[in-house]
Amino acid sequence: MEVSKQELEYPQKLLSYMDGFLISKTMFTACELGVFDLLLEDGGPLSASTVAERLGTSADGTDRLLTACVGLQLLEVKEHQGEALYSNTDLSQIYLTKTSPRTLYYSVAYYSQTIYHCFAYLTDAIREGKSQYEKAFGISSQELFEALYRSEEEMLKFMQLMNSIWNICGKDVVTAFDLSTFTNIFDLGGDFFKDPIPDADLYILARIIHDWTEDRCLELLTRVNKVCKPGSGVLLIEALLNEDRRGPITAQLYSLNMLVQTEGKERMPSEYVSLLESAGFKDVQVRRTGKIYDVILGRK
Ligand code: ASE
Repeated sequence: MEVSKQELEYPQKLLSYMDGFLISKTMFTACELGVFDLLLEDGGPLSASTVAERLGTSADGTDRLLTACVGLQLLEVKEHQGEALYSNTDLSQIYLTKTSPRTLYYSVAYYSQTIYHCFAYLTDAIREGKSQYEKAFGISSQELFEALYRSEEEMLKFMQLMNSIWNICGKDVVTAFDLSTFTNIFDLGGDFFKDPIPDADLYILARIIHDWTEDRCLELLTRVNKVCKPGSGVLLIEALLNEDRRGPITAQLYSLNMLVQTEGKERMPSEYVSLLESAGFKDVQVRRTGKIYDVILGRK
């Protein structure tokens, strides 16, 4: 792809990529400090000094944070008798307040408190080709999820992250296939390599397969296949790479996240088809939703 002469003179795109994490962290901070929650609860627009007082933060820091949020279109400002008053935009009110039914607050919190720290070691992850979770958090463990679930609090944070994305992508994912023939559906969680798997017509594995190596994926899918009756199915929900792995960029970036945090990766449709077929499933179908998460259905 040719880069325009203008871009070579002044590399806008590179500059915006450099600033990318400044933007992320500014949004994370406003969320975590409760700026959007305060503006929702209070109802009326508030001055920076009132926000600072209510949050117990510095006047100057708060003023700069709110100003930057206006620049990011996460807040609106209007002048009232010479004072700047801030309120939520529709977008931040719907997605960044804790109590909203469509909230992404818990995704933001996990990005800020976990993924951000793991990505500090992305260079090492690429050099070594393995997870940096231990380096980032000082937690050594044989099993990945022993670390991710190291306390009740950490487990809850992870679960809230895993849940919150369905506020956005859930509907497309569950309607990608006609699942009306499956009456008894089981969403696989817990210690699924060890625990007995209950009887069901359809097993959902949402963002499970991407955490594991081929061997472990096959082990798990074979375990599921064993308890399936003929006609029963398995539904994988994952961020699919294109078949040439040249996109989508979200799946490519998530695959880097799987490298820094887990022993897995994001895969192409053909890789999921082949895993499912090797585990004994057939009639495997793939549906893209156009959003982050796509769907793969296999039957016994
Ligand atoms: C996992 C999913 C996630 C394990 C660790 C994880 C996510 C973040 N960390 O199964 C959610 C997906 N988001 C990204 C950025 O990969």
